[in-house]
Amino acid sequence: MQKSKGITIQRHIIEQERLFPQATGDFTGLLWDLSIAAKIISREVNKAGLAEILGLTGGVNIHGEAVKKLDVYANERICKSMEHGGHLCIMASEENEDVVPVPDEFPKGKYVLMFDPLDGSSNIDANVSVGTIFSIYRRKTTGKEATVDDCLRKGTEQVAAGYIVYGSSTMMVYTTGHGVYGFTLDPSIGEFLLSHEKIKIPPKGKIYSINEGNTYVWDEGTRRYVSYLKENDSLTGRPYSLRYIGSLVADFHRNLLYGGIFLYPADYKDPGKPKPKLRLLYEANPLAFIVEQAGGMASTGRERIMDIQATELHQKVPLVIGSKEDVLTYEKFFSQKGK
Ligand code: P6P
Repeated sequence: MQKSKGITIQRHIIEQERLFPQATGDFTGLLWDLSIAAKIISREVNKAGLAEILGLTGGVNIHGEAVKKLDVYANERICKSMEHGGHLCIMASEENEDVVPVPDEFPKGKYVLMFDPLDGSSNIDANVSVGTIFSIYRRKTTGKEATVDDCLRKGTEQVAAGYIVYGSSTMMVYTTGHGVYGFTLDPSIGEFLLSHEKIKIPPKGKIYSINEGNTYVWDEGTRRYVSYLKENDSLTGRPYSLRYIGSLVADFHRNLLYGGIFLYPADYKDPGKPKPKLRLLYEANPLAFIVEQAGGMASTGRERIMDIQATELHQKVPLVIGSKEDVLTYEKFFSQKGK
């Protein structure tokens, strides 16, 4: 990790804004509001064990308020932090069935925010790292009100994407299409400070991340690929190491920095009806934008994640993401299936 030069995320966002001569500051304000929501969620995540806002408590806190599950809290926090700034015309959350409109009393902006407020939250009771994932698009409809059509997009239309990982430290990683930057929260001053400049994922890794408990429902290509990773290689000797936390943001973040491949293939229990798990709009697209900006790749096994035209808000896709050479090798195995 590079030594922080004391550059705050606010200063970095403003410097990034200078790359867009036509920038109006709207986008800067949006990213800034998001970083504030991240600090608030980080505070709650880090005291969850003490404040009894873990998992399914369903109890009441000392103020007699209904205790919310942490992911419900994070969802409401982001909506409340983002709706009044005047930067957004609509939002969509992995936690909400339908789109989240900006309330009438607030000004509307030209951006669309889509997010997974707290991915991996089922792990939080065990103090496992969790994360918030976000994507930002420009509005495309021209009517009076933004609609769901502003959310059903291709990943290539993203203007920014990022995640916050609440782990041993809280980090915010984002891209606006000009490289990937990481900021580490310094709780003593409440600022995100630049700690990782122009992150690049190694072209080939030695880590694979997959839930091997699902081996029995994988397609033949995935099964053969994972076996290949475990064979002893006469040249390189040690096979790949399996690292799987079961929290997408944490697994992705480690592989982004160290190199490696994360796979969540579809469930082929019913070969005629493959069932993917991860969501295109809230998980796959934002991480795909980041990994491509870092020199990596994100695929379903047969097509680029960011080329997929979303047709439903909660559409799911198989996700294979990480070091370019590893994803390309997987695609070869996946295409050969039963051969
Ligand atoms: P499994 C968490 O529930 C999540 O959505 C991702 O964060 C994680 O990568 C995946 O599901 C884990 O799924 O089936 O291996 O428990």
